[in-house]
Amino acid sequence: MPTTLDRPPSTTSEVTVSPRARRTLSPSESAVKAEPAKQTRRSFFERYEQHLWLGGLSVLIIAIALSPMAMGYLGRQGPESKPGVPVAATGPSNVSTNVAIAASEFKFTPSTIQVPAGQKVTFTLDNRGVVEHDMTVQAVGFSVLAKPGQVATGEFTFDKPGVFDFICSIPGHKDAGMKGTLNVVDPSTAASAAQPAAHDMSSMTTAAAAPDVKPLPADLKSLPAPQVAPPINRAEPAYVKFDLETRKVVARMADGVAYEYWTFNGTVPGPMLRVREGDTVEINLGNALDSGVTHSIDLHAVTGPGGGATLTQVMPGENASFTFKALNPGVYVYHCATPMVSHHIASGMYGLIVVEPKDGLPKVDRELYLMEGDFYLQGQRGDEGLRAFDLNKMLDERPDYVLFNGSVGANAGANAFQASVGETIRIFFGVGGPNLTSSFHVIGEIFDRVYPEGALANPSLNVQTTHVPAGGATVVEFKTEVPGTYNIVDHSLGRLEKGAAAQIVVQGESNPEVFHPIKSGSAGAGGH
Ligand SMILES: [Cu+2]
Repeated sequence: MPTTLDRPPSTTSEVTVSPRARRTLSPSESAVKAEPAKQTRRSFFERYEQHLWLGGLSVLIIAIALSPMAMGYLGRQGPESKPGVPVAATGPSNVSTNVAIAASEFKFTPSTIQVPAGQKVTFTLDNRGVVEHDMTVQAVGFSVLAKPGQVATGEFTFDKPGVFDFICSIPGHKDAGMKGTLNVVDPSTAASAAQPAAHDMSSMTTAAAAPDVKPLPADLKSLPAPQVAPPINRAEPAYVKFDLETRKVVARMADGVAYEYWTFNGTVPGPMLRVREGDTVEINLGNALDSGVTHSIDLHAVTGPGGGATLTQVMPGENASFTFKALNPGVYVYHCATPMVSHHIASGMYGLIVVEPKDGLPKVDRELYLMEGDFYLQGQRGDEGLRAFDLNKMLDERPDYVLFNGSVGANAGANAFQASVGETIRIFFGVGGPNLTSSFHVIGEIFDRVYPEGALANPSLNVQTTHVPAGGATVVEFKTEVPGTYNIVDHSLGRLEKGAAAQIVVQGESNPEVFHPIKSGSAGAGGH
């Protein structure tokens, strides 16, 4: 059975998993169970869009506690969508030793359960979602996990009455709305024990209040720098294979701040992939056993369903592969596309794939690889520690950090890019997002050529700042004429204070014909 991290070991429970019965229904049977069968036939993205909306909605409900707008929406969704609203709205379920719970992105139905103390209870978890979910009662160490489309069962005996929270322990899922209340009641007084509404509301309030900030781990390092891939020197198409592994890495994001990144191959961005137009490309995606989460890959260079994401949803320890033909030259973003996609991207799961035109790219002296991403952390600006992902900030598009290559100073100061006067530099620049677009600019340079939106044809000449959408890329080229330190920024300059800066140190002879100091100001170096 697949396992996830962060779950207490379960010693007093039994868990079994079986394929979902409705997958093998005959036509006549499925006519009887038309509703769920129809649900399984919807496309990944139809389901994902609805789930994202519902997931976001759960948070909204918790945050604004039953505003008229939320009530209006729920009213249209029928009784199934009411969990997450106080117990009084759903009514307590009967005390039962057989409890059926449906899980989806991102909710449990029902979210309030009553079971008797002192009797063996069988929990049946029906995963109707597109990624794995579990039902975990952390206080007693009980958990049952179901893959998408599967039904899993687990048994547990609660010694005495009590009120417990149950959650999905897969990272991010609880915050997205997958939580509920389990009332263990004395069977002899079950009828009178069914009013847990007050507890339900108070536990929600408490959960939202305390930011998830842990002490800084010892020996904290920044992630290793992602390397630019070398140019293609082939006149013929080839079969090119890439092995990618999704793994989590706790690393330094800023001085005093650590974050659990989710990565492709341990870097942010993931490795730059580079092929030639007409190549057949094999992508083999493995998900590390201890990643704790399902991952996938959608490459914008792919012509095919989900850019590969529909068939690469891999559980921890699993792998999947496919081939695609690189039909269109260009610079493309790839990213994880597992719900909640924005959470995975905000954890660092993106990179660039370059499809060179058949005739290749013009030769330059130096190529750089840079990607911008926005990061959302629990706690306040300046708080030190290992800070968890903050869903509400992400939904509000209020990043704590906007970063080039995944951390503050990844390519600045001692880590700055190096170049020499007279070199032509090419920057492959992409924006992972999940939310922000970039106003890409190099202070003190003019881009001689920009390939807008990464389309490798007809470059624009002599550009100051180029706009790069989330999930988009560009290529800029310029010749260095004057020595000095050149700052690479997102010219939405508030983001400079959130970390969005890299540097190129250009060394060589001064060039007074192009730039000649006459008298300096006394206040020192400014940039802009
Ligand atoms: Cu992912």
